[in-house]
Amino acid sequence: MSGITEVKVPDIGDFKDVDVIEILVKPGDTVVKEASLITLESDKATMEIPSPAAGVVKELRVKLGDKVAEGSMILLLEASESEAPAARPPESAELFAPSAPAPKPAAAPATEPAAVPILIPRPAPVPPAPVADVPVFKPHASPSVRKFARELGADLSKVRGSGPKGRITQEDVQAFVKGIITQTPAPAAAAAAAGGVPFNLPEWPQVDFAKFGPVESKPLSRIKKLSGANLHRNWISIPHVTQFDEADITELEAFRKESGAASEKQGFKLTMLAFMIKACITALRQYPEFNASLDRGGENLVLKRYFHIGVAVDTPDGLVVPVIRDADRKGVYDLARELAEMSKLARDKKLKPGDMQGGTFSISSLGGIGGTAFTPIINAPEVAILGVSRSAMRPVWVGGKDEAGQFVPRLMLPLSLSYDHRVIDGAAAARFTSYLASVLSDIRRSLL
Ligand code: CAO
Repeated sequence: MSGITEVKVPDIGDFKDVDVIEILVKPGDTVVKEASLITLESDKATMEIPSPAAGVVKELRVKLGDKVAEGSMILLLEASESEAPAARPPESAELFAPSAPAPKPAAAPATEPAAVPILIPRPAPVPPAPVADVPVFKPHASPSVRKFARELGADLSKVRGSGPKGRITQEDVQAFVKGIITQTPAPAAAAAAAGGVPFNLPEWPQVDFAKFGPVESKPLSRIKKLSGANLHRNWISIPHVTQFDEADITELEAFRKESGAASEKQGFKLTMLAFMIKACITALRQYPEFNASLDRGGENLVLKRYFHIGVAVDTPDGLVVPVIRDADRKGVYDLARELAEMSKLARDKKLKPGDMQGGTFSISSLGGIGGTAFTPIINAPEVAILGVSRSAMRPVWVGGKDEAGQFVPRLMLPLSLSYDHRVIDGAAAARFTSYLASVLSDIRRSLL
């Protein structure tokens, strides 16, 4: 007998407002009994909801991002002739609960249970952990990803998840397997592939913060999630070193102030950053390996004959890095105007993906905010990034090493250059920042 069945979220314990994070079928799809239909995610775990019967999906009643609870409608299913819908909903109470597993036969098979939603990271019924706040970690992956890993023989406990809440995605499994079989790993995976396993780190502490005091959960912005994943990849796969230096910008600041009136009239500020870009290009021409990228095999340096400078912009939703193209062909006023336009576009969320691509070197300036130094993370596939902190008047010894010298007040600008040590040696980095400081001290050098 065939007929339309309303497929609803089964008993998922006390959980309400659980996010729908994946929709695994679409109208017209033929599904077998127990095929996964959607994935739900609470703040503790993910689970897939299986089809109670074989049939054809007629209509979806949920969309990504919906919040559901027990009884919420998922879809309409036209059951196959041969198969009637399951007579009762799956027994799935406490599926999201981190402890107190529902009673199950003692010798449950190791394979995933059929016909019930599957709790992914739930601790197995093992003896109590020695520390109550650190439950046993299980790889956090959907059944389809587990199946994929099984087919490839990948040990999920060694795969690091890049998905929400550390969930392991199919791409993570692929990258893991690729890391093992590739003799010469790509630069981004080089560190991760060392020793054939990405990392041998202790499990991430899973703490129920609410046990210690009131908490509030705030979702990360889309920009934070995207930039966070990239920053993490860059941080773990590039051997960073940061070279600190300072530039005497006393004269440059006086020149900037003198020249600022013209730009103010046109509605933009002539900030120090525009001069920084100009000075960086002079230094990049002198030291071309800073305006370069490693090729995929990590064996050749690709030196770029163009100068597209990325500038980190702080927005309410997170950090973005628009790129000023062909900055070497632009004057300081043009750079200042473009900087102002770019940062406005960034803060108004109007940058296009192309505006953030193709950079050859980046500058991250916290000078307008404060601080004396920081260690910026390289924006891969670039090999260096300059951090700029707040300039300050300092006593500087001028006039030689003997008593003829004296302390004079000078405006000093702190520089923090992070570089990829696979490409750049420490001596080269020290030469780069010294040269950059000399250009900033006497901007006429950028004309030479
Ligand atoms: N030292 C002292 N003062 C500085 C300075 C410095 N190095 N750099 C800028 N300032 C001053 C400016 O002159 C300006 O002063 P007035 O208001 O008196 O004119 C003020 O600080 C604000 O400058 P600004 O931030 O508007 O302009 P900017 O050109 O220096 O920077 C931008 C533009 C978009 C880079 C900046 O606004 C920004 O978003 N910075 C944050 C970047 C960031 O988050 N980086 C961290 C990334 S982690 O790697």
